[in-house]
Amino acid sequence: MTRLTTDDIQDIRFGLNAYDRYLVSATGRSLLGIGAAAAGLGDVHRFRDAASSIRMAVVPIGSGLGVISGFAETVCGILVHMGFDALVTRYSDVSGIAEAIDVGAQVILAADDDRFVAFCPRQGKTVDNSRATATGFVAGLDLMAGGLDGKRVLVLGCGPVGRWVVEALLMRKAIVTVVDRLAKKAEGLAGWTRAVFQTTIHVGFELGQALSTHHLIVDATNAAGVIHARHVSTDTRVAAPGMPCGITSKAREKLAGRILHDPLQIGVAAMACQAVHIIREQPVPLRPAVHDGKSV
Ligand code: 2YG
Repeated sequence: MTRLTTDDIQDIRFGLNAYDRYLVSATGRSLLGIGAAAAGLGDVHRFRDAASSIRMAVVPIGSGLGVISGFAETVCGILVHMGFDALVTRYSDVSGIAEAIDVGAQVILAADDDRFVAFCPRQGKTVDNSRATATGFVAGLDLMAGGLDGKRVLVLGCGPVGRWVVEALLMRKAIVTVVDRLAKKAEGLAGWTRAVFQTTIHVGFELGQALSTHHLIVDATNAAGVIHARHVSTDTRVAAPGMPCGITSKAREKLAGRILHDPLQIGVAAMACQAVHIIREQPVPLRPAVHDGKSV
């Protein structure tokens, strides 16, 4: 699990409109649209009204290696940009969770060193960032490629995100090949998909050969410099949820407009939309929000 740094995320909040314009040019959809596609939500415009009525709270968590300066604020900025009623709690940790409940948050987002989770306490459900990130980037690749049904897709990296990427691709009837520098992890993932989906995926053992025979690629590794310019053709499209980005700068120049990569945005968008899906599937009467014991 890659731990983000303040440097990775500090400019995100200020670049969201420009990023939306890029996403619309690359996929035809904005961050909200990609998040909604990842959550299987329908028409974004109808959904946008619902978004503003759902209060979300981001709680800084000081456990382990502690708070990442700007992390909670950046997550909140992404949610506000998408039209949600979002805030960062004044307090962190347990006090922050209590504050979130007191202000009537229906979704609470928090991350420690091991997991980043959106909690829907009233529905008793959670949304995990690794799985949401995978569904968000696969939804984006699907939009870039004009559909994935029957198409060959190469997945680099068989960690938590790579596993959920494979699940999302199989649900879109893609033909999947996985490569991992540890062959055992790739074979283990193939065994899992056979057992869980009764579907065979292909295991690639030679990275260069796999890259030169695929135009649709998901980089779910936490390694830099995996995809080089020589691997990129005019048909190549890459979705890269992995951090740091596995695509070299020359390859990114060649891919111009046919690449999705960000440290947090698409994953948070997918988390928020999946939380909305949970709430709309299982609406619970709103109880009056209270704060410091008084109704607000
Ligand atoms: O609340 C805080 O500020 C910290 N406890 C946040 C710690 C987050 C650690 N995890 C990561 O940096 C990433 N796994 C977050 C998700 C990246 C999405 N690709």
